Amino acid sequence: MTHVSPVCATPTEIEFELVGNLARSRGTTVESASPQDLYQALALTVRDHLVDRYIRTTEAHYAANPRFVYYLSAEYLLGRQLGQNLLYTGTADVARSALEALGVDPADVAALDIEPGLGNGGLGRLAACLLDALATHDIPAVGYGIRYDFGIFKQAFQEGAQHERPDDWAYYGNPWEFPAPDDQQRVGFYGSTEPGEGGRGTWTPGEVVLGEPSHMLVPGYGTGTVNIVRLWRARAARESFDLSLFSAGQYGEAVEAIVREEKISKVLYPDDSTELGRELRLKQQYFLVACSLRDIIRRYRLRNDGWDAFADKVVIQLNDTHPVIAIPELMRILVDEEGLEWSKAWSITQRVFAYTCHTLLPEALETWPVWLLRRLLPRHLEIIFLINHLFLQQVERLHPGEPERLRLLSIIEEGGEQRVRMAHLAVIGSFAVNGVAALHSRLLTETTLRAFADVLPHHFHNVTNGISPRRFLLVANPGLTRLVSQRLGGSEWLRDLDRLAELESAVGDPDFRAKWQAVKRRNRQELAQYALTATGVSLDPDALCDVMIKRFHEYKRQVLRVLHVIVLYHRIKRGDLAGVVPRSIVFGGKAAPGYHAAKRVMRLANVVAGVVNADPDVAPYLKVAFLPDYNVTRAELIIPAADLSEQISMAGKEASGTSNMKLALNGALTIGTLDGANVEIRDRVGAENFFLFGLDAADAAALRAGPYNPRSYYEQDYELKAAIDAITGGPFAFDGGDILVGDLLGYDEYLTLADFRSYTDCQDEVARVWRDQDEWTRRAILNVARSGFFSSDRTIRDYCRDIWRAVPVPPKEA
Ligand code: 26Q
Repeated sequence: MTHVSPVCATPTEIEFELVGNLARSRGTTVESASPQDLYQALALTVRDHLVDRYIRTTEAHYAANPRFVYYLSAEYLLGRQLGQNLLYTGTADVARSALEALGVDPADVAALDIEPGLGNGGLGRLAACLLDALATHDIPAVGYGIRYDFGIFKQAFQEGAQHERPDDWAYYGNPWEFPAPDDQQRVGFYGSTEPGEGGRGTWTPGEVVLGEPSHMLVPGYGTGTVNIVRLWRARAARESFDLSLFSAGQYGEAVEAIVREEKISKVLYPDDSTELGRELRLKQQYFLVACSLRDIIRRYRLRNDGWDAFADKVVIQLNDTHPVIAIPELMRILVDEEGLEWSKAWSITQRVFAYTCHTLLPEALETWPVWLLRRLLPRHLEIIFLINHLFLQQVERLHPGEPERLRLLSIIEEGGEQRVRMAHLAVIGSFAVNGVAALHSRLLTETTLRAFADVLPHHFHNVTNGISPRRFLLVANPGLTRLVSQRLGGSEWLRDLDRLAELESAVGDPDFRAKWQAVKRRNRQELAQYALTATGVSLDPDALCDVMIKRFHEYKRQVLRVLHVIVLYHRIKRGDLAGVVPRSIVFGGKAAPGYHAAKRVMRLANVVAGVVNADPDVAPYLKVAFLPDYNVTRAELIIPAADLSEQISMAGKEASGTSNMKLALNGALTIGTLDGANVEIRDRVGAENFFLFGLDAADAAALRAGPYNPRSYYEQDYELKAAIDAITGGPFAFDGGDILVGDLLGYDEYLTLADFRSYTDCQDEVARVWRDQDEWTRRAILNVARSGFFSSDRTIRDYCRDIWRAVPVPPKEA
């Protein structure tokens, strides 16, 4: 790996380039430039510093003709680009000086940077962290995705309830994007098929839409590699312009087809299990897949002939089931269009795809009605049926006379409406399947995908998720980054996070601990300042900053967090202060718009925040800030300030979690269950530095399986009873509160009441340790020192070694 020294410009040079870009791309001067002009021109200036590297990267790739990793994902949460790219090109300081020399406040320009919110949550941010690590380690890779015009909705609260607004993130243009209209692809939908010989068929689509790509640069840190993420946008094909209608003056009717076709990339679907089965969503998935596969084949053909080398030069990672229609699409291309034998095509296909599963919840496994596929993608459905038939035949030969086994394995779900199980198609059509944390991968083979683990045992892997230390330390937490760099000597550790282990020797150093505490306090101050302007809540920068940031979902149990806040409130009100330390409770997260149960919890959190924050009796001890519109930008502000990381899902439900890693690496201690990657965090940081509570996955499953009576916990625990009663009749009553309480006392699907006492007692232990600031800081430092494993660089190493067989191709130095 080459280490590129990033400093490559002086303030005067940057100033010169900036003024030039203002003139050439915005047609204006410094004196008359608007803030938007300045932002766009600065972005172009920084971008120019990456383009040389990008060109050298493509040259190195062309020369080496290496194996490429193609990451297919319906979602990317890349975060803001300006700060990152300034740091990766080493132009941050010079750009600041240049702006100041021009009389411009750098903060005003930075505030205009866009966040492409092209994802929902963990899965989308993981894709961005993996791309960052791929580039940082010089792995030839391209990310493929959809360029939604509207990203994840913007969240606001009205009387505590979530309101959604559209996110037109590129309204003023996206300066980080390079359009490539010459690489357009044609994508068919609907239509009819005709059978041919040997499994072949001919598909005549009834509608053709164009996919137009643009790409954003994905720079590596400390290396010359710049990869790309290629995003597709739908454009109506010329033939969609209905000339007869047009000449008849029926302009409205004439453009209807265009509007319908361009709708495909209009909006990101917010994750919502109740809204599945929507045709447009399936169209998006196929659109992404058809465009990307065509592009992958085009790229392959630049340096290779025939199909024999395809599976050596190409590996395609499927980010969950969303792009799994790629499997029958590649079969269709190889068999129908390229004329390969079915068995040859199948062998190529199975060697090309690998699939990452991100869930354990059976209800979250994607299925599509057979009738819908038949209508939208008739040829793909035929291919899926044939894949299924041949696979089940093979199983039948190995395990004759076991119809139940066949039923469990089949791609087609029978009984009622026939549906296609995309996860089954993914497992059958790929050479590797991985879960995203050790526990998750084990449970996948024991429960959710058990039937497949029996017949394809060598398919299954674990690749524990990781996060980009560049994004979540260097960009988000400059204070801590500086402190660590001082101690370790230089910033090389940002590419080799195991080196954080060297911090262990610093825990005993009072001077280092004091500096650590000062960094944390400064970060809490900055968060407090933001919280005040965003919500009017004033947080005490010396209070324990207690953070829960993630999508609102019942299994994640934000309601457990709120119940404990009510307990604290009650204790403070009655003067029972023995276990109370001043705390700032911080929430961030969105709920899918149609997910009413999650929205009730959100409402409750806001109601509790309102009462608590208005009560002068509790003000010295407790504040609750629910920061609206949680996104990557907000994460970068909240995470560095956090002291306590809430990872309290019902054990066995969270596949991995990644905020747990981000928070641990920023020096927060975790309070958590043995779920997802919490297990591995605890193994590494040491049980004594982790606040563990609650049922484990086996206990939880056993309790769920037997008769479970949540009401008995309520009746036997006066603090729990008081907290719940305060929602039905007391100060925290709200419209919907009765339903929420009814759910808890009636079913309590996620065992919140069963874990309540253990959680509350564990929080008392948190408070006890917090009182000893030296001890707390010691534990925080150890958490960071021992969390190097959770770098996405390690994740990429695991993928490269166990799944991708990909090796670095560093570009030549400039
Ligand atoms: C599916 C169909 C229709 C519309 C939307 C969706 C959809 C969209 C997004 C379904 C799921 C998602 C996102 C899932 C997700 O973010 N999962 C999380 O992935 C993280 C990265 O592996 C894990 O850390 C989390 O545990 C997991 O919940």
